[in-house]
Amino acid sequence: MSQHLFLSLVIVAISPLPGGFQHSDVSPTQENPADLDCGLPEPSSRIVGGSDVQPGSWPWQVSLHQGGGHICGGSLIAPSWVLSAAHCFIRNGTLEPAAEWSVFLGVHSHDGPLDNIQVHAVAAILVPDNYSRVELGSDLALLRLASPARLGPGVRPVCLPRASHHFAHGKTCRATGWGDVQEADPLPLPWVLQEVELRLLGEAACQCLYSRPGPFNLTFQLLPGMLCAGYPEGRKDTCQGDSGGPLVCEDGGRWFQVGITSFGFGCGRRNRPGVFTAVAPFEAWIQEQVMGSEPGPAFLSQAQKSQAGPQEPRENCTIALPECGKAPRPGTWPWEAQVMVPGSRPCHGALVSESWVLAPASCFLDPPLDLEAWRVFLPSRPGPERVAHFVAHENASWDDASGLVLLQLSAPVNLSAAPRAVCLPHPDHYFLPGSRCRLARWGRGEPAPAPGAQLEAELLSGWWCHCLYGRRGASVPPPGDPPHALCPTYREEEEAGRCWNGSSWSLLCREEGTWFLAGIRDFPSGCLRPRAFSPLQTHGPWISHVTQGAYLEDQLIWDWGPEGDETETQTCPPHTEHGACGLRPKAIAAGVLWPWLAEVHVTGGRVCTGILVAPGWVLAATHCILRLGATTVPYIEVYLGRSEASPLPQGHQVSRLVISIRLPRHLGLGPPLALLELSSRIEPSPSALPVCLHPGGVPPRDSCWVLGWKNSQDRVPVAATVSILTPRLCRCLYQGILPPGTFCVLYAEGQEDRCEVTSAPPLLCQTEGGHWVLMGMAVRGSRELFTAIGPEEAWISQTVGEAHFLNPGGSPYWPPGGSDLCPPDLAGDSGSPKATPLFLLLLAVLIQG
Ligand code: 4AZ
Repeated sequence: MSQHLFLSLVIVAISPLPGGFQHSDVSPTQENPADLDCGLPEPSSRIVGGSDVQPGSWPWQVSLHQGGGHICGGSLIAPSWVLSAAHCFIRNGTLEPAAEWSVFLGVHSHDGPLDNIQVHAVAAILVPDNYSRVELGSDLALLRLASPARLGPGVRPVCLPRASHHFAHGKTCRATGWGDVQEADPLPLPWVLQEVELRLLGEAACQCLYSRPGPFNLTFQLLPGMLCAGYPEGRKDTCQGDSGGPLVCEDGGRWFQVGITSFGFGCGRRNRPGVFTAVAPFEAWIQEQVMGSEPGPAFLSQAQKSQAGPQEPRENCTIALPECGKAPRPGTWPWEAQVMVPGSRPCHGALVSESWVLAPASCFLDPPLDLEAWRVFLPSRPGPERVAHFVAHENASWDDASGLVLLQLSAPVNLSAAPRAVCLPHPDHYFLPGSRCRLARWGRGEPAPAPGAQLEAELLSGWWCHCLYGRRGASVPPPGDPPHALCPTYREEEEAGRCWNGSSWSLLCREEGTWFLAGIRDFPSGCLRPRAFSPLQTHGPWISHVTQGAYLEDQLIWDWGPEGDETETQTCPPHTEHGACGLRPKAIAAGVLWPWLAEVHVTGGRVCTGILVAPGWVLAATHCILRLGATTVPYIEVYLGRSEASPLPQGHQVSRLVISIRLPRHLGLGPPLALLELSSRIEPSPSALPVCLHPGGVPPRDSCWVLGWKNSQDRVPVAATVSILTPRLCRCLYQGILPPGTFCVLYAEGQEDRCEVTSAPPLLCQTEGGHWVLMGMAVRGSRELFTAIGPEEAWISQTVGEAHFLNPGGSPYWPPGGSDLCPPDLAGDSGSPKATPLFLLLLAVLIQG
């Protein structure tokens, strides 16, 4: 952290000077308590959203060092006493040794005048007995210096308020420190002390803000002895490294320390003001600790003119709403910025603050030389803006399509209804599955191909998005971890099926009416669906570091649903070389339970079961599709995306025409399987995803299902549990009638009538990896016999190109099952065996054996 560097630089800077900055050995000041002049800064004269202080303006500010670096702030309250926060000195429940700490006085910056700097050892650290954790209050500490400070210009004590001293809410006070300038963004060199104006918030107003669920759904109970300062809208605050430092308010011409920087939820966040230890209530404790010390701290009485409590205006509970991301009409984005660079097409970016526009680096082919000629067009502005600075993401090379750049406008613009900044997500933002999103132009994006409604999209769950694109067995990032990709799925699948080649888009997602720039996709995406967007939240810290004022907003909706409760790590089933297949999580938003199950509507009203085996291909049983004696090729339509209970909203269903029927040549006249070529591809989504294909050999032992419809009228999908019989048992049962490449199944008790057979239902198994594989399609008129797809692998792979045949796992052969003789009573001489209870029992025993 920068604090560490801070000390090193201070030491480097002061070491050549003759001996003046060693632990001070000067004798105590001659001033007596009555003379101790407090709270008066030199006449000459971070904190989030603050500014550099003038040297000498806050002469009581101290920097507390441990292990060679700045850790916390503090304030000089008497020549031998420094006030700070307890939490700075307690690690794992124990107070750290005083000898490890040094107190730096009179520091302004690394560059500042050094002649006032004093470094003192610490003789004792005192913390209230009842201090345990910051959130429980009493977060204060007193440090007794080993030698008293020499008071003079740049080193003076602050005044302390009496217990009765009242500071009116709404009063503007100052906090000072060398802490981070944003969350996780250290104060840059040369570490000039920062100050920020903060307003005192009354207890009711602060509690009202902290009672609203905020980041991670957290709320907080303000306790006696705490006070809040800041603003409902955030943006100005103390931050890490400021702790222990003073919050001072002026009263009667002197500065009183009203608070000690203690904690907060993040820094500068909306509705999360900084929490301070109130100093006045601890008068007695402080007096007790410093008793006998001469001179002691100056507790001064409240100046007469100060308002008393009852005259204060009543505070109302003002919750701040986001200042970013409001769009009156989706599609007309008030943050849309068009960057015009001479000699090239306009580049679309987004306004992220008063002064900064975010855009893809790919718009700007070369490092810019002449920013003078650049112009930025923003909505509702009378003319174009000029560009003052160009900052590229550290990782962006000039041809790196995912790179970002920030353009600083030469003058800030007033933010109102338009232009307005878009909200940016914090790194831990979790866009809920099902969030409503839209695409917006980004980079050299083409205009939308049709009316705005087509750009409406819904976010897929992390599981789907990650597993569709993720690697084999990859683990899915839990909610709150930055996702690798965001995948929106389109509701108007049909029209949007047209390709937007050469387009690049950003993904805007809405939470409670506020739009976030959630992701960017900066390369031609062709027709691939779902489009995966690179999440912007990983770039939030960089954007906020450069702009010092971009609108990073907390998540506004906190229902993490079942996915959020999932504690075990989720992993993706293995992929084939063509991507994901056979994914079917337990619960999905869209409600499509069997995303590969297709309805194949054939001329004449017949409906057959089909299975999506690749984005452009459906497999079906030939006998269902082509009726004997038919002389014309039928007109066939395929529908996918039906849910189990009821048809989904229109948007989730997709349909395609069949443009050709392919049959394997080698099987002569009656091939059992047919491949249907679709008029256009159906890209993977939770409502339409190809199944994996079984390459032959031993099928998975358990979890096999015949998947069909309860009846062929309403076509509600149903599944019947079955076991696949060994070839030997199958031959015994179906002696004489078993076509080659056929296998047979045994239904679990009571399951055999679940699906009707005229639609030729498929047989699927779930593998140990969790994904679903197609084993075969029903033989005409049979419930128990299925044509295996394994033997057709070569034909299917050649025809389809992207068929998801799994690698043969385990043994390609059934284990030898004893003798070749059939068990007694099973070697029927007729066709279908009788399923008597005795027969089923015997089979069950044989299968398990
Ligand atoms: C800290 O970690 C800290 N925004 C101090 C103050 C605040 C947050 C964190 C208040 O020292």
